[in-house]
Amino acid sequence: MSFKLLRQALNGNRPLPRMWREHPLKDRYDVVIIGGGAHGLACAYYLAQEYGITDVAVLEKRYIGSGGSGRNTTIIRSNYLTPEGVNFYDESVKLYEQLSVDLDFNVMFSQRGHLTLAHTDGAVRTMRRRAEVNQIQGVNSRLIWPAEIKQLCPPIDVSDHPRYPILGALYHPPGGIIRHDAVVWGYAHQADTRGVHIHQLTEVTGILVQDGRVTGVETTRGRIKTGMVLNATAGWCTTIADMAGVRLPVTTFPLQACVTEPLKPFLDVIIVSGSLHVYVSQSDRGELVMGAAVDPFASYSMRGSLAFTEGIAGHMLELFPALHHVRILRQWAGLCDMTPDFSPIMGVTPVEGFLVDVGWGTYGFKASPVSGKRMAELIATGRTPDLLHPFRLARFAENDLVGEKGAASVGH
Ligand code: PYC
Repeated sequence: MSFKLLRQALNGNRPLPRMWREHPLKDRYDVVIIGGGAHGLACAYYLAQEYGITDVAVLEKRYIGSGGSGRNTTIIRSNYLTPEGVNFYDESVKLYEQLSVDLDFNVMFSQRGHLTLAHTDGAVRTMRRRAEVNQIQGVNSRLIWPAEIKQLCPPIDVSDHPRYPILGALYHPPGGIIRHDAVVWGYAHQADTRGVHIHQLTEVTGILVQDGRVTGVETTRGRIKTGMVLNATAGWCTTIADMAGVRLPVTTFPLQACVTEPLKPFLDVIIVSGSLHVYVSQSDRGELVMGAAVDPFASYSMRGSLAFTEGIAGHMLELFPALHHVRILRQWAGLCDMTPDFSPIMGVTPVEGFLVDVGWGTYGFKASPVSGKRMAELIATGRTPDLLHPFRLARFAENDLVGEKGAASVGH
């Protein structure tokens, strides 16, 4: 990487080559991936890299990374509640650990430790259970008490002054933050290099199904014939699935986030409080990146609200009273496709050739590498990988849910 930088410096002001190219839209592809976020692009990359499948189109209605991939608060972790969830997200953390090398692009993964605070006896019990499930699956998490929390995070208030004093925390050392745009760009670049076509400003308007199997998609730029379509959208996963006649048990809610003005480095762990509805980390630029609960109504709105900023400011000050002078710089929202058990839906559907990688709720970005890799395996081999089996669409009809609400950082 440093050699590349040196070469660029010696090259003077000549522009860097483009990270991905534009191509004419072909009228046929082996695989069409709907959604140019980290999930869709990762799947395209692994299809090409691991299986040599390169006749792939990624269709994005706006620009790549403009949905959830560019709107999340970049937290990566695997401290979930169910063995299925822990194993799945653990593979994602491991893939993230080697992603800068795999993509030859610095994604700035900073494994600084993740603390989920408990403010009630019930929450302490849940953290204990998560710690034990994590440890049994080989994931590094443990329950810690206020003195150690203070050691790990000196500015936090562990006194009994707040309305909800801190009683303990689930400490997950491998948890970290990452440069989310870099993940999107890195996957896009490497997929493009291997021959994948990335089509931005290309919206899917219909899915063609004949005799129970997919035959193509209609887009704002014309029709594409294909026998394999992956719905890797967030926010619009139900509207896309409806086009194929597949109903998903998903409701979409906005989730807001914001950043403060930059501060000198003072917070080098990630702090989450599900009870106070706040999670916060400090970015490399010094900004505090913060989020709260999903908005209390289903909607496709991506606007910020004053109620959110007021709420998050109050909750942050309970944890970090010294921040009372800090100003919020900007706020935004993304869309979360919530399922009944707070786990995603991945795999086949009743329509042959129409696959889904959807229903990510508030967990999507952290799963991008593993879902991309395992969905690519399913597309290439026709077999559902063991890791994906628990998350199949059929689990709702079979009453075999994977309840992950207790692992949410975000209030609901
Ligand atoms: O699950 O860690 C999480 C998370 C943080 C923000 C949204 N989801």
